Amino acid sequence: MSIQFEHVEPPSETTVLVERVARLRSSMEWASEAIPSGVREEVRATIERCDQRLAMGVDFTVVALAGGTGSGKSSLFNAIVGREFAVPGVARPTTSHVSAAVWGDRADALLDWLEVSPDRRLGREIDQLDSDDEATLSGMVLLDLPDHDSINAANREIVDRIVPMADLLLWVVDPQKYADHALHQFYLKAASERDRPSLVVLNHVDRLSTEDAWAVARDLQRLLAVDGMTQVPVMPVSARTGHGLDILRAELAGAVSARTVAAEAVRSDLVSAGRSLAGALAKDADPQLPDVDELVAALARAAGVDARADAAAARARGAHGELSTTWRAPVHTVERERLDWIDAATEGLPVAWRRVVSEAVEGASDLARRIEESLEDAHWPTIEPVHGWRALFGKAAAASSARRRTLEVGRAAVRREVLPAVLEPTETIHQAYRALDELTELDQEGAA
Ligand SMILES: Nc1nc2c(ncn2[C@@H]2O[C@H](COP(=O)(O)OP(=O)(O)OP(=O)(O)O)[C@@H](O)[C@H]2O)c(=O)[nH]1
Ligand SMILES: [Mg+2]
Repeated sequence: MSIQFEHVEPPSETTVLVERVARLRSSMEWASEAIPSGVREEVRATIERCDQRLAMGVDFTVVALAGGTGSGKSSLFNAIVGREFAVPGVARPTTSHVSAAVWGDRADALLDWLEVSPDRRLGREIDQLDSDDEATLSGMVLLDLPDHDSINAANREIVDRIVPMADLLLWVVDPQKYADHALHQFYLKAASERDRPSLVVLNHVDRLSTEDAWAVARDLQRLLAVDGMTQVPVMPVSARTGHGLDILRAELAGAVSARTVAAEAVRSDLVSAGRSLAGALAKDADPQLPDVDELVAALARAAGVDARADAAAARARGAHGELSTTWRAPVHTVERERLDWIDAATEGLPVAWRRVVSEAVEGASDLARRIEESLEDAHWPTIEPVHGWRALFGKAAAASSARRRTLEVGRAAVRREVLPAVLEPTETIHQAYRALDELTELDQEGAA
């Protein structure tokens, strides 16, 4: 007989990301109270965006053309597409609606999510991708955005909405405005801090001498380094003459064919959420579950189980009197045990987590009532006094057995309530803590 092993593919990067996002979503449901509200909103928005982006699949790569007014985004869009689709022009109107070109399969769901209106979508279906050059861009969704420095607030809103949704940002810079403060301060710096995959082109180079074009490109490169973008090369291009477009297309083809840009963009989104979260978590804390047996024993004792066990032992020895059948777990004692548990379970965590665990764990009066009811319903062992010759030798053994059996039944009854009311909620919060903590370490994982 031979044993056949089924071949299981290792989980893809996307599967790992999808699972991570799902874990984070439920963690935020449980633990959001422990996260300061500003960070909480940011983390929630990131989780939502990543979840939606992953649901669209990572086979498409969304490339957005971003930059100042007149830098040539629409012209470059047309030059890459090879058709006059986006409307360029110094003469107004400038771009105020997003245009999209899709290479390969239709990407309707993705374009709906990006809110690109149906009449602004240009499909480049595979059989229309005439040249090899075009086919290498299969899977690319190219977006022409309005200008980020628009006097029109609606345009800026569109840019600010789409930029975080794009997988790859293609920054288009104009030689006259390449040092623009807003571009660097609000966009390039942020993109760099968030590790957003980016490319930078210096457009309009046909208007410069080769020498000047290189001088500007070098200076722009220096400014990008100040923004933190040390790995991003500046590509000099001209949307008008087509200069440098072959190199740009090759860069885009490389990014698109790697099929990992979207996953990378999601990952970088999560990393930056992790950085914001770090302050709400304790460095290197590893919350541990306290000993549940100890808690059960203490609560059982508080409710009178040990007293009944002693009475049962006495009865086995021949003492008279009925064993009590009413149970009372004093709320203040239950509360003390409960607080000791919460303290131990949140040792080393920021104080807000203590509150979260405390809210998740059942309150003392409900817990006391549950314990009492469970003890009332328990099947207690029958204890009869030992008589006759056996009494001579067996009293001690019978008493200890009666004691042991009573404790077992009583503690099992208490445990039945403690598991769902105390232990499981604590475990859930610990898991939420760990999933969030994992996010803060995603950064190092990437560097490793
Ligand atoms: N000489 C030259 N002119 C260019 C180049 N690229 C664009 N232009 C011109 O610059 C002007 C603005 O170009 P657009 O493509 O509309 O610029 P845009 O970035 O889309 O502008 P907004 O939509 O307002 O943000 C147009 O007149 C283009 O013809 C280039 O590489 N060289
Ligand atoms: Mg435009």
